[in-house]
Amino acid sequence: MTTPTTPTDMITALVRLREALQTAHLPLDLPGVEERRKEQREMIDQIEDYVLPRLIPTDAPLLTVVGGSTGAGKSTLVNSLVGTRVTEPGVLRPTTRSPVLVHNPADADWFDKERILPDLARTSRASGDPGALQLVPSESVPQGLAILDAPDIDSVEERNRVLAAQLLAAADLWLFVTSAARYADQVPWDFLKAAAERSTAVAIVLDRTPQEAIAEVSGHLARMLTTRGLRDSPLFTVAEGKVDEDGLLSASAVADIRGWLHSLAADSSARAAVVKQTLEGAIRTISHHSHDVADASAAQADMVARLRQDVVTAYDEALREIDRASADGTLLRGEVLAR
Ligand SMILES: Nc1nc2c(ncn2[C@@H]2O[C@H](COP(=O)(O)OP(=O)(O)OP(=O)(O)O)[C@@H](O)[C@H]2O)c(=O)[nH]1
Ligand SMILES: [Mg+2]
Repeated sequence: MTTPTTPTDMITALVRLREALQTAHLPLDLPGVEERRKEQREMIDQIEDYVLPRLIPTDAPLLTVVGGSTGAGKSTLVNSLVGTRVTEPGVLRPTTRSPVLVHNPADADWFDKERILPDLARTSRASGDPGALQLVPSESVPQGLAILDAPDIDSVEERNRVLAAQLLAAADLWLFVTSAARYADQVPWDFLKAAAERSTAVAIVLDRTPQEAIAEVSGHLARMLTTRGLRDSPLFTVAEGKVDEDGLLSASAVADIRGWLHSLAADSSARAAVVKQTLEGAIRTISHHSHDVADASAAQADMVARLRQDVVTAYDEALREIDRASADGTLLRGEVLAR
């Protein structure tokens, strides 16, 4: 493929890459093929859900996806940022199964099915349907910003995990929520590592941390972020506080995060920089990983040729054996003697 020089060239190249990925079949269970199939599926989704819609030059709102472990407090955080209960928090793990996207009413058109995440049905009501995306217009979210409450990345529910990964791959910005109890878990770090490799824009929220432990835990988490390539990601802390009868934290507990998101929403060049960082990282990663799928596809073709050759060789050998046995009479002699 030649290097695309204009946005139209880039879109054409990516549409062709998507077609090539869709037609690359990996039916044989060769070593490592599961990982390649997963990569292939994720790349097709990300091209359709995010990269192609984002490449059409627009001033679309910044899609911020709130992701992280089950029970980290994602839904509570989204409600507290918006200031009303727009998504259900809960004590059962996992709680959120269907994504909820909160946006300013003026930005409603950006989130119809034709634009992003085309395979999720739009709904205006809460549901537990992982195939539906609930849209909530709210004046509390500034124009230019949308916040999506995603299912968890690590519960026993596989559908949650797959959907959460798909939603994060469609985000301009991750608001990645972890807690004092969970911040060193493996699964979140696998996601953060992937974000660092793709240079996805990420802000981290250390949630549900006892006041007296904030300094120590956030210091440790900051060091972990630095050594894992996320030195530039903003780190916010939210102390474990009381929630009110609607399940909301106090406005002051989330004021820093809210202020930061609102200032991004208000600054179109800062927003464009976030989109550019995430979009370019996604395209770069897709173009690297598509080589893995191409190699896997070539390995499958080689294996098919080898298996076919094995069959031909075995057949030829058997035929030769029959020829030999019938020519010197051994094939029939035993039979005749027996009779
Ligand atoms: N006291 C207190 N409770 C919290 C806080 N954050 C979350 N909770 C409670 O913890 C439970 C889980 O919170 P959720 O917001 O549902 O967590 P989640 O990350 O959305 O969980 P999943 O949807 O399962 O991924 C709920 O009962 C919340 O009320 C907090 O900062 N303080
Ligand atoms: Mg939730």
